[in-house]
Amino acid sequence: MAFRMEATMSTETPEIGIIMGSQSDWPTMKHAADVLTELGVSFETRIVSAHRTPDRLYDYAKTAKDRGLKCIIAGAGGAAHLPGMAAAMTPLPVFGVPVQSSMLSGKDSLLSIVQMPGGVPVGTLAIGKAGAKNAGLLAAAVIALMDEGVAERLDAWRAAQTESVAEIPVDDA
Ligand code: RP5
Repeated sequence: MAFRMEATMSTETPEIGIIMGSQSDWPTMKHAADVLTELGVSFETRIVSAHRTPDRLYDYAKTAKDRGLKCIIAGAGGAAHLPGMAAAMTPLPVFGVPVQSSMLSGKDSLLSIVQMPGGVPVGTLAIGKAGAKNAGLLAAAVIALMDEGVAERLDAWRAAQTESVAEIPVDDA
């Protein structure tokens, strides 16, 4: 897509926290970061594993709201407990991204994230790149409710996307 928006990443307290269970999740989660950069929404990125760094997860989720974060995007694969555990410990909206696992192609991640018990919601996205991108767009839509500049840029992003769709398919597009 040709449309690019200059990022404004200099705010001290970011609005969005992007967390992931492992460095290996970053190629997927980067798509959430990329769309937030395009829309000029501030964010931070952290590796926070529910299983390997449970104390880090506790500290992150418990302090997220007081630090000024507005929403959390959490990506994990396999036994993907990170989004649900984060949601259990913060009142902020949590969007979960199932990372495509090597053994079960991400169906394990999806089912781990989506089947939350009633009362502890995680907004679960699609497996992989599309899910991460859409998590970024949803987080931006939350911020857009409070920030007219982000709302205008999100409208422009969506209009540019619509504009970019050709009516007639061609060979070698
Ligand atoms: C999960 O285990 C992570 O979210 C990652 O998707 C998966 C594999 O992690 P690594 O073994 O690649 O670190 O906790």
